[in-house]
Amino acid sequence: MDDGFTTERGEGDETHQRVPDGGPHSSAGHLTTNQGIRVSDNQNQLKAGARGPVLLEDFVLREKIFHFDHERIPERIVHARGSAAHGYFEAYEGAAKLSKADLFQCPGERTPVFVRFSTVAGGAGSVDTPRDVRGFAVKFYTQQGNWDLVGNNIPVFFIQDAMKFPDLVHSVKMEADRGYPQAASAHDTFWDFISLMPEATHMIMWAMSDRTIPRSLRTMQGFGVHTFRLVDAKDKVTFVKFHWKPKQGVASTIWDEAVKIAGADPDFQRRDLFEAIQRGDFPEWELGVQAFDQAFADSLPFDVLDPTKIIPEEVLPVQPIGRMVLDRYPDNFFAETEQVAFCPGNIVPGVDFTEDPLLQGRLFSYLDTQKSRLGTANFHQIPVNAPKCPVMNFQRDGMMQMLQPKGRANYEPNSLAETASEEGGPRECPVTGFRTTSAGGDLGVEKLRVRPESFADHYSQARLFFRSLDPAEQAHLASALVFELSKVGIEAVRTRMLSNLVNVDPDLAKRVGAGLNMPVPKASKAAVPVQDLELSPALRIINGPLEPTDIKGHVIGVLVADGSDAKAVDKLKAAIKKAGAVAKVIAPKIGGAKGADGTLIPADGQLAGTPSVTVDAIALVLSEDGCSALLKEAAAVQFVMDAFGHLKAIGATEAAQPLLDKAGVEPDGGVTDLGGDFIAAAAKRFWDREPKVRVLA
Ligand code: HDE
Repeated sequence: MDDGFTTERGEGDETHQRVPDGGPHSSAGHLTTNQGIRVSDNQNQLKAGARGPVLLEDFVLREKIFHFDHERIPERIVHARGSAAHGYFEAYEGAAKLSKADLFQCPGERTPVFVRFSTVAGGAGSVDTPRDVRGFAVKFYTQQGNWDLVGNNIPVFFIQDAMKFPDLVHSVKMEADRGYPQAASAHDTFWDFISLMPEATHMIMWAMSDRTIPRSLRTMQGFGVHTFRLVDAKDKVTFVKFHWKPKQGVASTIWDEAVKIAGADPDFQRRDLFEAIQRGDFPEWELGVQAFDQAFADSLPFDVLDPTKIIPEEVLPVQPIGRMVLDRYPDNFFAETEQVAFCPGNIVPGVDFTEDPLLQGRLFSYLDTQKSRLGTANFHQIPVNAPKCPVMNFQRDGMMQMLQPKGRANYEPNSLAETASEEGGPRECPVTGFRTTSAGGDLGVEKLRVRPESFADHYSQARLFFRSLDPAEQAHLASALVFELSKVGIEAVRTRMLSNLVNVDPDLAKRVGAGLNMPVPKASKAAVPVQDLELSPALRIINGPLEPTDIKGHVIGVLVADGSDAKAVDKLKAAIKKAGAVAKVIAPKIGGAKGADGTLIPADGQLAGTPSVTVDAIALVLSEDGCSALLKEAAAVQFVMDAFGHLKAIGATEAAQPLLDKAGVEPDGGVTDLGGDFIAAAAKRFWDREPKVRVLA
């Protein structure tokens, strides 16, 4: 039926939506706000009349300008100016001999890559051709997760230790006071720093060579710089230095040319990369390694962990292990080139770090950078950063979370999969999971993920704690376990806890088991035998060395009503104050009570709003009339009942006895008249009363 409406159906959407036909432009789709509301006019703000003021309700304008205002993210502190491309990597025969990494296993199989080339010193809008080191960062989206080989076009670096990196970068960036020069090392602070850093001398040779004025991004060599480890299927370790050799050859400009290009076409190299890919002239590099062992390393006159050194190819040839082709320019510069987050810490099984102190510092640094640039710990979910293999873990939430995991299992270990209706989530795998190797080197110690044997006793001190407690505290602890485990719907969890408790104290397990009405299972397997350690009374609260012994600092609730003896109230308040405690007069009405002699007894709290749980002990200063009035007041009965149930001291006038009776107060050492005994009693709780008022486990 042609009624001027089209019918659209969204994916998985069972309802038909009838929407007005978009007319001549409908093939391009409708312009909408970010909330999906179609926009009727993208040219004019909403105004009160044709020449009137703009209206606040113009949500279309507000959203559009708001979003625009926030389009920029912090640029990279180094390597801000960059150009990137997608492509693929193919391993050669033989690569698998060196590394078990999945991407090296099947020669010819393509692993997607994203490569970003960059200058170091200049800002994001600086020119392409300054004299500068170039970044050469490759992200391999392998079946085993992302591997980032974040290198440069020069095989050495300025400094030997990450500690000096901020100083190096500060010195080369535009000078702090004057804000220039942009993208140039030819200035005081850089050369001042360098002149004080002899370790930078080798790199300076490279930096002043034609290497730092490459003709094109396509004609640059790339280097991993640090020594890395490769690990084969039998966990044999080989040290390697990575090399990218351009099939296009290595070519540079001459300085005068570079300077002129900067003026003529500031985007010369970005354009060159774009145009080459657009015309199908896909740039290609061969990945090679210089592979060696510790014995070879020991034979060199320098340390292979020192990133200011190369191993000349003449000494150790580069062995090709694969090739990389860049065949697709990003669709969107910001989404991909700007948001790509490289991290040298991203490695896969089959590749590992060395102890190069510069590399180790980098492993720490890049995550911080990504969080501050991309604003959220979920930056890995941005498409250009997301691995192309499954990602499963218990990391959750955070700003801009795009995933909606189902179920309760957001922690591990869990046994939820053992229940019929739940999923337990992913699990670690000691066989296929990434394992750090320190083999092949001379570190002298192993890098391990282990818990030492000396940490294996999990029960002896739990037993010590439980057994050191006062019996009242033990009962509380057992009852707390009964309460908590009674809320646990999964029976297997209750049983497992009981079997753990047997290791702590079989009697405790029995008491908790009785409280749950469940049989006590056998003790769970303890890693080492549980020991009976000497008890420590210092661990007690009740009857322990730190239990308060006087009334100081306590708040005493003094309950009054019409007819109370105002003088008796004053006397009690004075005694409480003298003892160092605080008296809080509580009356049925906040305006106070009328004393027997007609004077007003001012109140600090109203009865219903000041229950006895808010004070440490209570005193009932009541007349017969006042008491009988309160007998009809649930808040008053509860006031007394709770104080008794919470094992607090209760001082009372004789006339208050009916209220004590109604609240079920039984005589004990904590129930006194209002004399000196009360002040002494108000210092503590009466634990021996507890069995009278509640059943504990
Ligand atoms: Fe980097 N480096 N770097 N770097 N680096 C960054 O991370 C850092 C170093 C390299 O195209 C930052 O995401 C420290 C050596 C490249 O996005 C930051 C140290 C090498 C790129 C960072 C080094 C590199 C970066 C800034 C000394 C060659 C651009 C933005 C311990 C092997 C990646 C970012 C891209 C980027 C820190 C030294 C290469 C700040 C602390 C050596 C190619 O995290």
